[in-house]
Formats: sequence, structure tokens, C-alpha cells
Amino acid sequence: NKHKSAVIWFTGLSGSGKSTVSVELEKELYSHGVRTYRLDGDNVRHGLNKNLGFSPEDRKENIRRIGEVSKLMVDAGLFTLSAFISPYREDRDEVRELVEDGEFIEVFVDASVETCESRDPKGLYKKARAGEIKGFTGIDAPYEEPRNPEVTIDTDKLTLEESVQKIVSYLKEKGYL
Ligand code: GGZ
Repeated sequence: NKHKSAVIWFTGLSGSGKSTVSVELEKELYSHGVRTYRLDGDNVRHGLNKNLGFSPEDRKENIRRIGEVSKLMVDAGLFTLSAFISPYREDRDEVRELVEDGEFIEVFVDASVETCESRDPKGLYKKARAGEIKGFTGIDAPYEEPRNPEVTIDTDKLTLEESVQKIVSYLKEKGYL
């Protein structure tokens, strides 16, 4: 298999579909013989980053460490799928600068706050509206949309399958697959 490794960086609101899409994309990549590793809140915020919360400073440090880990994974030849809100443009751009040209593929998982709030799988938006969670992204903390993402997936309109295919098409077009 001839593929250059890269980090596929999913950014978007809580409930936008980052994890869901990254899980499905991973299956698809596996079928192409691509070796992957997926980073998300479940395996990072409970371990490596368990001393970090959700203040702007902590989010910045969260993303910085995940960026460094992603770089190590890419050096090891893996396609790394990182799914974090990563609300600050500057923090994402720092990860982009950390890796080689062409090794950072920013995927903007674009779903409106309204959509994410209506999904509310963990009831977190409800808590944020009630003031039980302070500084919730999209409610009372900012989300800075990417200006030039490699791929945008509008999960308001696309099915899961279509979302995955859009990323796969990009990877094929650019010669990653
Ligand atoms: C946003 C929060 C917050 C606040 C807890 N704001 O739907 P989830 O639960 O599983 O995804 C959210 C996750 C966000 O963690 P990240 O590491 O991706 O965030 S960041 O990139 O901004 O560092 C949500 C939960 O943690 N969560 N409090 N205040 N999301």
C-alpha cells in the first residue's frame, strides 16, 4: 500500500457528528488497507489530558498535546483521526504548522448550533441553557469556523455514508489512497 500518512483533523461543535464520522471513516480506511489510529475525548481527556478542563487556556493545551501526539502517530506511519471541538482557529493552525505540508487535513463538521442542540445526545446543551454548565461551546463559549478547511461536511444535509464518501473522495483525489 502506497499512502502518505496524515492527520485527519475533525473540528466542529459538540453533537456535530465528529466522532460518528471518524469511526465510519476509520472502517472505510481499513478496507483500503490503511493503518489508522483514532484520538477522541474518550481516550485522551480521561488519560493524557485528564488534568485539563474547558477554560480557553485548557482547551488550547488540550489541542496542543493532541497535535503533538498526532504528529508522533503520523511519524509512525499512521493515518490519525483526531476528533475534538478545537474551537480556536489559532490552535488548529498551530497543529497544521507542526506537521509537514500535506499532512494536515482539516475536516470541518459543519452543523448549526440549532441542529446540535436538537440532537443533544448527552443532554449537555440543555444543561448549558440552564446554566448548569458554564462556557459551553456554541452557547456561551465561542466556536471559530475554519476559513479554508480541506473538506467541509454539512451533516445537516448529508447522510453519514455521504459524509464519509466526501472525505474518501478528497483522499483519493489528492493521492492519499
Ligand atoms: C464543550 C464540553 C464542555 C464545554 C464538557 N464545552 O458531546 P461531547 O461532550 O462528547 O463533546 C464535548 C467534549 C468536548 O471536548 P473536546 O476535548 O473536544 O473540547 S475542546 O476541543 O474544546 O478542548 C462535550 C464535553 O466534552 N464537554 N464540557 N464546556 N464541550
